[in-house]
Amino acid sequence: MQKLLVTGGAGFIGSNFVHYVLENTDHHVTVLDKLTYAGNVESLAGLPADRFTLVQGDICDAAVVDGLVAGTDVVVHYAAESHNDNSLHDPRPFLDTNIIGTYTLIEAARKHNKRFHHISTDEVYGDLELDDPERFTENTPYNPSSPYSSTKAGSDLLVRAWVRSFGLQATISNCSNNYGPYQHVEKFIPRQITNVIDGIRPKLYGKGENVRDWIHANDHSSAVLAIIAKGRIGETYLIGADGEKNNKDVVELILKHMGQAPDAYDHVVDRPGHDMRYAIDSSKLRDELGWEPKFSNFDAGIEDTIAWYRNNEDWWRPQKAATEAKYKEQGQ
Ligand code: NAD
Ligand code: TDX
Repeated sequence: MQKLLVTGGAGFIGSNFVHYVLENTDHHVTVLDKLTYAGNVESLAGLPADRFTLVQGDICDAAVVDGLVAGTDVVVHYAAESHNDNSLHDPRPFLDTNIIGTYTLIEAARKHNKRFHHISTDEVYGDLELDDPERFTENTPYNPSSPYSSTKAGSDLLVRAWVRSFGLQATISNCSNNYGPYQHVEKFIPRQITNVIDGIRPKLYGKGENVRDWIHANDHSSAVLAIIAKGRIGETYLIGADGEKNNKDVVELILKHMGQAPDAYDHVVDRPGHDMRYAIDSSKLRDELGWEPKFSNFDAGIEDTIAWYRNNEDWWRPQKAATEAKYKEQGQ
């Protein structure tokens, strides 16, 4: 049994990880989460009280962080401002949480000599052309496009520097786009599913040709557990499940499974600086750690995700109107 401190555990991927850990290991989990607009205690409802603790707090608060890091075996760092569109309108919280928050955590992990795993994104590598035969690898140069991805890139580089300069016992993973339950309705897939439920036509940025490399959140969780257990200190592992799809195809799939016409969507104003394509080569993770994704059927995964949003309206309904009002102001 290990004690895990999971930052951002009330968010989308963090909460899926907490459920996954409690179901598949005997670890104890403490979540540190500020409960911003993106955090939801309901995503952690019903977890076993003897194996799970929730602390509301800010990863930039050194006093709170120090005490929690001192009492854990492993820090798994998910907390972030995570939405590209928000970063284009108000970048400041991204600098605070993604840069200063990560700095605060690695200083505490260094002081108490704790194992640290940093969760990051493929967006740090910038984007690929649609016809580029190459995919991102651990050796691809950093080239982030947005305020969000540049702050994630900055946080990755801090972790790398703390490994080299101070011997921090850290690993990093950069994962592609996740889908599954508990994802905020501001994000692409839940936004379109809940739009259709509400009788609103899905909104596709620009032509919809942009490609994302989709992975189920549970596959991300199993990869992170494998890296914590067997990953080599100081290494970066890319996590992906060969799930490349363009946005238009994803919207059409959602419409099909929700009984709508394939063209029942609108094109809206494009995202400034919109990355064209992400694609992950996860050979290192598969060859070194023997990891394999289990959710290889995207069609079935989308059907399950639609069913989850249909069955859990109480979870997402409180966020929906304000999210759509914000998009409307931006013409999206
Ligand atoms: P999310 O926005 O759903 O959740 C973020 C969580 O962090 C929320 O619970 C929020 O309350 C918490 N948080 C924010 N600021 C905080 C602070 N200062 N102190 C403590 N808690 C704070 O994000 P997500 O989509 O679950 O992403 C989680 C992590 O995974 C992020 O680091 C993100 O960069 C990374 N990631 C996401 C994806 C994706 O597809 N969503 C893909 C690859 C990597
Ligand atoms: O309404 C929409 N219409 C649309 O066409 C929205 C919200 C998005 N899009 C497009 C933009 C992207 O090409 O869909 C794609 C996915 O958009 P997001 O869900 O905003 O994700 P993305 O910007 O790709 O970033 C996500 O994956 C990488 C996460 O939000 C990041 O945290 C993660 O690092």
